[in-house]
Amino acid sequence: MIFNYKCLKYYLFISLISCNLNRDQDTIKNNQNSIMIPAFNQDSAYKNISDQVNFGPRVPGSEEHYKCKNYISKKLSNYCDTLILQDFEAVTFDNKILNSTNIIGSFSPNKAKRILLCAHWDTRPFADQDSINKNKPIIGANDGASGVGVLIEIARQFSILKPKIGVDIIFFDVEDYGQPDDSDLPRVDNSYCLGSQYWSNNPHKRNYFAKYGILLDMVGGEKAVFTQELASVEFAPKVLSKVWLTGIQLGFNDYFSFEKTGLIVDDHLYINNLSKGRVPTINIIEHDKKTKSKFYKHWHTHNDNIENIDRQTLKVVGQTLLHVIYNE
Ligand code: AHN
Ligand code: ZN
Repeated sequence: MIFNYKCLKYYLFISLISCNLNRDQDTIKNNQNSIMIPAFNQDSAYKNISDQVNFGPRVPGSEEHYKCKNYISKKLSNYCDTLILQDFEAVTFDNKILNSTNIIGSFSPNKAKRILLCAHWDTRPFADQDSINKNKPIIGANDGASGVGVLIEIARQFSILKPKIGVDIIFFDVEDYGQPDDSDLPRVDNSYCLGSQYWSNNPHKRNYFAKYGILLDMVGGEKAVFTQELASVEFAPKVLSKVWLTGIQLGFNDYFSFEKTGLIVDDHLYINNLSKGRVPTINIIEHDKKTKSKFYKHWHTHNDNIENIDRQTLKVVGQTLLHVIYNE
């Protein structure tokens, strides 16, 4: 690469940091190699979030959901090598049949060594954790748009500087149509995460395999703390350590906590269970010890809006992921 001032502006030259990052992994290689790692742009990620929020709630089956699908597909296709729209019919706990789509962008699709990055793109049709307007859909700035916003910015960085490994970015649909706790209908198991369940049973490529997967869920809250969630610990302990240590090396100690916390039913659980070890996947999800649910304080309420999205949290998650990926 020709090194000019413009390049300097856009990349962090991190030979020093990468030595530190990889000290206990591969000292010799990293003493010789100096790698370029792009600087994650939190303003760009934030804009990706506000664009989604501006469509309104993205409830599966709605016009807003359809428009947002086109928006995300267009953005991702600008950056990736191949885009697959995986359409399927989801049957919800209240017996609706919804036309749904997992959006899949691949970088270097033919490389065998690859990783999976994912988030859900739909938003919840109710605000069952709110005290008012419980039956109205939430705007889902954090719960829905944040993970997508960070990953679209990461995709943009990949289009400028290709990582060595292959990457698949999957935006799962119908994650958040799960049965509310106070629902009068008979209990339905596995009512959340319908898109990731579909994909895990029907991967976009036969015998799909990835070294590991990283799920982002609610990664935009101010001063978010990411703890080590049980399914991530059980299924993908090495991945979890690598990501957390990378975050700490970058100085994000306030965000990455080594505290172990309870199992969360989320897309990573289905990827881990149904892919039978083909894609050991962790979940980066805010844990708030002050709330009853232990989720983000505005979780499934109408306050999950753009005002409560914090650019620094987006930076922490995005920069950590870029460091992990470009070190592969
Ligand atoms: C449940 O509420 C069962 N799991 C959390 C998964 C989730 C919902 N993530 C975002 N919204
Ligand atoms: Zn949710």
